[in-house]
Amino acid sequence: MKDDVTRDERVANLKGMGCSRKRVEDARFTQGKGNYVDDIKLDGMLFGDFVRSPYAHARIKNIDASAAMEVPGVLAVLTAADLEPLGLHWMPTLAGDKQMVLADGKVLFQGQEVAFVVAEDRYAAADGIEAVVVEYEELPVIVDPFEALKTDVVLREDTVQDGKPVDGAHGPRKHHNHIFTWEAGDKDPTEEVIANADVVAEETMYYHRTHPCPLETCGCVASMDKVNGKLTLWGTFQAPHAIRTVVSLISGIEEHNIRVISPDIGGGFGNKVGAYPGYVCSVVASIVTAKPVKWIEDRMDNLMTTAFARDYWMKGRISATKEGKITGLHCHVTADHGGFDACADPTKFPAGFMNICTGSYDIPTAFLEVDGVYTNKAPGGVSYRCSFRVTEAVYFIERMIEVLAIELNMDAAELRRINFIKKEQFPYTAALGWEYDSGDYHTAWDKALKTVDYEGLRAEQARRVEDFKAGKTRKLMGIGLSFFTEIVGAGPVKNCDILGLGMFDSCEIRIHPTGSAIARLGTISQGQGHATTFAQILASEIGLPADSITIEEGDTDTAPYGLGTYGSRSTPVAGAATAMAGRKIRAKAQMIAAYLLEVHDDDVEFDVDRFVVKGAPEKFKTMKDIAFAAYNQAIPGIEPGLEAVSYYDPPNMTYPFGAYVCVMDIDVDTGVPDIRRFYALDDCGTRINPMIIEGQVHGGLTEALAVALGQEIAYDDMGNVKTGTLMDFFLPTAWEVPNYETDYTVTPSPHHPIGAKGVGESPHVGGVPCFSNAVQDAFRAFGNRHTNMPHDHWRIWRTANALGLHD
Ligand code: MCN
Ligand code: CUM
Repeated sequence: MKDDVTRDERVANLKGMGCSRKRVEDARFTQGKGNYVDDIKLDGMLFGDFVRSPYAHARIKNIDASAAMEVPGVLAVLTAADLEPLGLHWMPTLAGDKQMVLADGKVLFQGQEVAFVVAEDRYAAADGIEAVVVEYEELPVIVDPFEALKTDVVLREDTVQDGKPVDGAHGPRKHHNHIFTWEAGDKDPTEEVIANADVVAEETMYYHRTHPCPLETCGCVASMDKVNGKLTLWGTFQAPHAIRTVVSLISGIEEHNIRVISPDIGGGFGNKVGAYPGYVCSVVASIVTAKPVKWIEDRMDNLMTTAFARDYWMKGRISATKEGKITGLHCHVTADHGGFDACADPTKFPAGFMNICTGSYDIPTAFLEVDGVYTNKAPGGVSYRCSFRVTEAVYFIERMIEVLAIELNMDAAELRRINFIKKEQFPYTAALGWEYDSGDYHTAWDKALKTVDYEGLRAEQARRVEDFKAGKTRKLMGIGLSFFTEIVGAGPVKNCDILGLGMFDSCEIRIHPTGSAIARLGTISQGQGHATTFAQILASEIGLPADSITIEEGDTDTAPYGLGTYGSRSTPVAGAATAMAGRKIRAKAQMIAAYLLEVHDDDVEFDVDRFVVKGAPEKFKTMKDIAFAAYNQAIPGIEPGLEAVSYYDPPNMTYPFGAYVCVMDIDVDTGVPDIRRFYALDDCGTRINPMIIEGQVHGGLTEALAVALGQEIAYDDMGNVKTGTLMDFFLPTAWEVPNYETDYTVTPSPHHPIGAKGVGESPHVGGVPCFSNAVQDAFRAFGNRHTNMPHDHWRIWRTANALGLHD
């Protein structure tokens, strides 16, 4: 670089923090150079696929694979009986439960894996599947979690001993189909406050079952090299290191002999955190056949069997003074986990971070109870931009606030404002236990309401109601509000682990002699743009251009151990590790610079891309000079090379927040909502790449629209999945998606080295209640209090009908 460039130009040249640097990965993705699991093709590779149960609950009387073995190209058919001698017919789940790998005596949900057919190609495997004859004996199907807790029907034989329920992973069971009870807060004081309150609002709401439906389904390629004793496993893993440890623990293969690689991933959204039977079967099949084995789900497999989201029945009571000051909150959840408890939560949190359900409000007394229940549905529950159930928690409180506003006959924006935790109260300890690190809710709320001209909108809405009543229009106007507080960045090792693995994260940096670098992290991008943003953090920390820094993730042979990408934890945890490792590099660079400049270490200071002698800015060494010196000078007392590694255990979570407003016009006769405006203000602390943040917000809002307005995994009474294809499962397209207005405030996290908080899940967490509140608000003037999502056209029409608006 020329010396005559200005300081501003030097800053710009780094493309560091705060720069809307274009995504470096997109050159590959947009030109067909992505490398996804299904792109992996190995010599002699076989294909495995599942025989799946058509029944939701049935005993398996017999499996006859003889005809399948006659199908040309079919090499093997694995059943539970084959896996049992290896102890692999069941596998541990991330929630402390266990799950059948292949049906062991019975099936518990439609689509459950019954047998694994291994063939020379995908088509032969499909023919083989058709030829496997399974004899089922149908059993009574339980799809309703409330019924599950009453029935004599035992879904899981392992929950009962001598006719009594045995303890589960999280304590005693109340019933044989009950998984756990989880409580937070103070029961009796909450009851007392509610009993003595001026006003109490009660509501029951169902957050329906849905599915993240990533563009790329789940899959893997397992390759066992028997000569070297090495197993390589490529897969769509959001947590490759954890998968390696789990594979080692359950297979007995030593961990150094297992290499897990997450190549490019076409969207994860939590769908790819857990371990699936397909992984285990592919590994076993590769060991048995001594050939690489690929398994890739089709769309129906993905929608019907892998990690779903929500299915929470939430019953709430919220109390307040006449003036609207909230005094207490009670929440009871009946959580439908399906046939196995396969939630991907930190061990101590069987209902995730549902205990953030006091939201952004200063609620002095609260109590939460969650009952987890088995039913005949697919397992999962923690996915889809959920931040470990913060989506459920925020939906709950943001609906309760609206219902309380109705009860108080008060404006819902004002009700929020008078209950927000105040700026000076941070760090704030909530009644349900969390310590919120920072926030400035009033500033964000005022900015949002002012930008959308909230008062003007309410006046317009009132006129519209009059016009409707006068027969001048058939359209109602809904103003959806939501204010959310997220909790992301799991997390402190002291209270967050998955399968005993503490949830720290890591970064390892190597600076090359010419002043370029590679940094490897324990996380793995699935579309979030880590290769772009983590290089920006480093650029600002170490003064080398982001364009000269390669970011690599997802290969356990090269990356430092980390817990992966979910729960919007990459920036809060691995991003912090990156900054800390960068600072170690800078500390060594300072010593090298001082030596080169022939001054004491304390007499040089860092300035953008160089160390300068204090008071003599013309005397400096650039980071590029220093990198070279690290490899070519013998410096007394300093080792050659310039590398650093950081394993970062965050002291707390980070607490991003946001203020959203949606304006919607609803045609009462067709039930069609037209989104006129959507405004989203996000505060994720220090912003690394504003363009990427905006992209995250657009994506999360679109998924929020999907969930709130139509998407669901619906079952009939027989446990048949009614929405198992994209013909029935709503995926929004450009047609349904409005123009989003994004905005921000910046309240840095006080404990994060660069003040950044996560953002990936925020727009979904805040977006769902905002869309839902808009629909419900449109009908408030006509007596609507609460209706359940998804608000598809038919359900909106029915709401209008029930309120007599078609009369
Ligand atoms: N970022 C930033 N400044 C901040 C915070 C974040 O520039 N203050 C940038 C980050 O550097 C990163 C992106 O925004 O490039 C998201 O960061 P973060 O909030 O830390 O979330 P993660 O990287 O951990 O991603 C996980 C999160 C989750 S849990 C789901 S679910 C989800 C989401 O990301 N899945 C996604 N967004 C997704 N986006 C895509 N394209 N694909 C998915 O599967
Ligand atoms: Cu909850 S979905 Mo994300 O944590 O991968």
